[in-house]
Amino acid sequence: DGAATGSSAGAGGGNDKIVMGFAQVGAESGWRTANTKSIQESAAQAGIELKFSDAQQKQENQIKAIRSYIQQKVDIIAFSPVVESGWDTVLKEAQRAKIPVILTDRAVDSPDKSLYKTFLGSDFVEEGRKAGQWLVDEYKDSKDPVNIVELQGTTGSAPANDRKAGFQEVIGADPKFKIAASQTGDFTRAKGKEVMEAFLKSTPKIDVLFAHNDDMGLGAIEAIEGAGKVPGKDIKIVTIDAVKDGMQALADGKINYIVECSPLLGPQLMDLSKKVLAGEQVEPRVVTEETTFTQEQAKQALPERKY
Ligand code: GZL
Repeated sequence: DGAATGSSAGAGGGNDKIVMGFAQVGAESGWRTANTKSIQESAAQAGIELKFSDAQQKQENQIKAIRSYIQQKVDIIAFSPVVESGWDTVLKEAQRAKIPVILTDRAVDSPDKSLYKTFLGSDFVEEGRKAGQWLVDEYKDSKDPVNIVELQGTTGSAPANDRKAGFQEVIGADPKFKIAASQTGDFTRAKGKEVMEAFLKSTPKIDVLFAHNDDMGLGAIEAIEGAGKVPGKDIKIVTIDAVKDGMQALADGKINYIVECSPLLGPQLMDLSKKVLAGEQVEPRVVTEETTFTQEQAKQALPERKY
């Protein structure tokens, strides 16, 4: 009946086992490590053969990986675009090869929505809004200016663009909130520490750090302590992810609030892939469930935290 697409023509060959090509961003953060683990474990559990590549956060490496999956005639391609732009050409190549594509974690800015079957991942604007709302609540009784420094994620990435926008949307309503400095820390601990050291030298009074992920926040904590200040007290810190190391710092009082961004996308990705290859319709956008954590909630959640 021609309903099934991909798997019969794919690299699965005679044993009709689905073959997935996954082009991962890199291994830049605790979140990414947990995300990779979720994808690898879920593929094994779903009986899907996984071809996996790590692009070391370089777009050209992800594009190379996608092209190699097309050459290998995999049944389906999934990836987390390191940046939002520059994907149309390679996605059109996949489309011409009749290999369906699923976006996970991060989005692309291609206007042509036919280039991928669905986008499974968090609402990063909402994550930024939640971080901003915590700040508004934390300083609701204060009239004095609140000086904020911001460690942005990878330049050009959907999480960096959207978290910044959501945060600004909420704090922008009150002129007492001032972003005194804002720079990318590339989602890594090392860069987060380096940029925070520069902020501490260049910005006379820092009340709050907003870091787009826990890892940059953890690097900043090292810089703050190195400058003889107390993280979580002298400088309040709000981050996004809620990976184990971030939750531990939250429980220890070095971070004040964390907005969760779940990396556990593997099970849904495998489920969506099977539906796509069976010719079923899937939702064009699947938003992941996630919450927020205070210091008290982190202490409760830590023992059974999976990542
Ligand atoms: C968000 C993901 C981001 C994490 C970072 O879904 O793309 O990339 O917030 C990771 O920790 O490096």
